[in-house]
Amino acid sequence: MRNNKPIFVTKPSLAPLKEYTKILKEVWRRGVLTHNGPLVQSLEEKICRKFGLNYFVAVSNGTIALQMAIKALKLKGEIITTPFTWIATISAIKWQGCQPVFCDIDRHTLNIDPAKIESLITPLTTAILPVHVFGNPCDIEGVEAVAKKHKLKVIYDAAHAVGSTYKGKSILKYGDISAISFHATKLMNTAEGGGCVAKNRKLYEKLKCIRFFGYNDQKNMVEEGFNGKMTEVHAGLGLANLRYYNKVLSDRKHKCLYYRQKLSSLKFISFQECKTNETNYSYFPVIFDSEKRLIAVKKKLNAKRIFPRRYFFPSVNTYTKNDNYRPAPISESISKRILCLPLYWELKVDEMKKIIKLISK
Ligand code: T4K
Repeated sequence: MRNNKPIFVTKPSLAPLKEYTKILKEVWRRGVLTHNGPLVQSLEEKICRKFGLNYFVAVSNGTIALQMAIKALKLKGEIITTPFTWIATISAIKWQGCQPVFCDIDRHTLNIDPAKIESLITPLTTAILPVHVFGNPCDIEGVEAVAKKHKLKVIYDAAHAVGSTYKGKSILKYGDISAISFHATKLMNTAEGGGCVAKNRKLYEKLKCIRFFGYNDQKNMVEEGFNGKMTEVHAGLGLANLRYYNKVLSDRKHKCLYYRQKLSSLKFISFQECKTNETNYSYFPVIFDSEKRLIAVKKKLNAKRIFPRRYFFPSVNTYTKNDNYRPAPISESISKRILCLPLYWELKVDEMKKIIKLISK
């Protein structure tokens, strides 16, 4: 019997529909759909409790979370960031009227290389915006030492990193603000959604106002805001999914370790260097020795209806629309050779075996 079901790079992890519809019934009964409703507040509380946070504001998506972070910190001028990321990191910087300055990555961790930041600092630099790529914590100590020395703000793009830790605590506790994504493809999802974790109450209050057109709880206009609100329908899905978070995380870990064990003997493949107790295993990237080999493997997998993804390709510093092109040789080289393999709750061991076999041949 031929199984023709396509295998995509990921599939959302979803709580049983019954549990979600139960929550939706409450929404219908109340008639409150948005504007900081009870489910949004409950999701914020539960996220804080789960990850040991104090100041979390849920918003409509991860891109808005990044823009709100830049706005709340009143950043202007140049922001030093990584070229090995999703375009949203860069578009958020540009939409807030700032200029991204690309700092190359470490070839092992795939995160921004703190040793290369200092030479990029100019009188216009106001912040550093690293990404915890694929949930792998970046060198926070290194980044923060440079930031402290030059009095720069730090925003972490933690879109992939809900559940990752650094030195024993949630990764979201570092920096001035961490911006997270709850997109459908993320470990913890609300379909679309995200949030900002602030380091103090003042920033938290400011972010809440920015999310709601600039109004505070007394309906006084106190900030230049916009609409970053999360709806009750999305928060409800988040509450249902959050109950399964630990199960999803341990399943991912198990699958990543399995892939790694089975693929590690292949001479033409290497892996992102991660600390197993700190990453959240949200993606499984493999790095090939050449782009030619990556293309050949991808073609072979696609022919069997298996669709891994080239996250992140191309390196965003090479996009022609980004003015002031600055080379980032490591990011440009890795981008051409990296492929994220299918990884999600419903992925079966037999399907993984098939993927491993096709790559290994
Ligand atoms: N910073 C970083 C570092 C990011 O990676 C991202 C987003 C952001 C910031 C911004 O966060 P958000 O504003 O998005 O919250 C995805 C996501 O749209 C995006 O959230 C994510 N990063 C980026 C890395 O990937 P695509 O282009 O992969 O989506 P798509 O539609 O091709 O989906 C991939 C696979 O997932 C499909 O083949 C099938 C499956 N899928 C997808 C969706 C949306 C489903 O089964 N169901 C679904 O509903 O972008």
